[in-house]
Amino acid sequence: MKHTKDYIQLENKYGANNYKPLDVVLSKGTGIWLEDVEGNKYMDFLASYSAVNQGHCHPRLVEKMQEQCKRLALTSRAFRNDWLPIFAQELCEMTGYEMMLPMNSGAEAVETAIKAARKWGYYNKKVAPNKAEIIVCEGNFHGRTTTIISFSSEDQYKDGFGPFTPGFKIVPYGDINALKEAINENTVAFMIEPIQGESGVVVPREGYLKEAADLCKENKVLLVADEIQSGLGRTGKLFACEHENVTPDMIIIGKALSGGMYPVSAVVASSEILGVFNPGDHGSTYGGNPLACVIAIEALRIIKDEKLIERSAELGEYFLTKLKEFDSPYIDFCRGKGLWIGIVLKDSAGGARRFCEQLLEKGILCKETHENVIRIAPPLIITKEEIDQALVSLEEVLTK
Ligand code: IF1
Repeated sequence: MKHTKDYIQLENKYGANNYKPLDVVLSKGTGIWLEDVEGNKYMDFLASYSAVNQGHCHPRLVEKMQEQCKRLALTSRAFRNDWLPIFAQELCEMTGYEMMLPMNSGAEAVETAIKAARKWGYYNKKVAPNKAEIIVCEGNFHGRTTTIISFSSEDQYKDGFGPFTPGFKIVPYGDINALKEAINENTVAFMIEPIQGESGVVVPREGYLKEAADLCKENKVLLVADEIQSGLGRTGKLFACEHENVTPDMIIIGKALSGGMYPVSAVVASSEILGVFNPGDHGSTYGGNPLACVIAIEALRIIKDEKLIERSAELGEYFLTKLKEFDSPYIDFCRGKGLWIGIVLKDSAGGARRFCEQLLEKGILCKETHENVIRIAPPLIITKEEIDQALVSLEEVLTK
């Protein structure tokens, strides 16, 4: 039987070195619980970056997936299948949009939104050929493709990967005047994470999103919300934009759209916007396949049936309140919405990684982001008792 160190050695030898994971080799999961190859159990406080909002290996998802993969898994879009129409209808009805376009990874859906916004700009806003501009925010994370990293403000994500795609402008996150100044006749879209994930669960000041939405409307600029991580209940609303009663022109969805079972992403928008695509303009071999659709339909139904949005709102508030009561020499402050919390450490704390390593020893899996933020994002099915249990370990590690 192989042990943790054997798996690590093998992966280090044959796998590209583009990650620095914590040294735990996971092999089983149910709900919020994970088990490693040594039989140790852990509470998952990352939820695979919010892809497993429904919990690991949700029995309803497992059952639907097993049933469907015996029947039909992939047709390609050369032919129709009997599940894409149902998925399209349920996603549109749940989100309140007219149309959807299915893809697989988050980055592909972001690329889809960029292409839709540009084409919309040329055909509807009459932007001069090849002049379309999209405004994005400093500290953004929208994925890893060459176009998406072209507008990253993080040097490491770009270093060595140029030349880059032109047509993007970066403005400081939360700065409405900078946005106003950046908009011109060629601006087709403003793309934003309503709460920045990778940047450390950064919540913009109240009112910013609404002001940005109004500014976009006045200037015929599409507001594109990347809710890949913030959406589907994570922040205590279906979409984080709802906290400010903002309805974006386009929403990008991924991660929890499949409850972690399979890569499923989508863009939802009006028919004016997604209607710009003609046959042959865009697509993907796996996008909209029947297996993905069956899984996504069930993942969405679980969010409704198990009231995961409400749970996230209630338990998140409880969790954040408790964290704020910690008398810790290391914590600068805590922020977040719903079950999505960033514990921001003081510079003197010596970085978030060592706390994540200590938490791992205590059976809690979480991941630092940007050196000094511990990010907390458990599956939304977590119970109050489990949160209380985790708070004991968190307090031990953060106050001693
Ligand atoms: C990795 C971060 C989280 C995303 C938003 C698009 C995508 C993501 C808002 C792309 C992906 C991931 C990717 C993952 C780590 C992770 C992450 F720290 F890097 F930023 F979650 F916080 N928009 N986020 O958060 O979606 O193509 O990956 O499906 O290892 O790169 P994808």
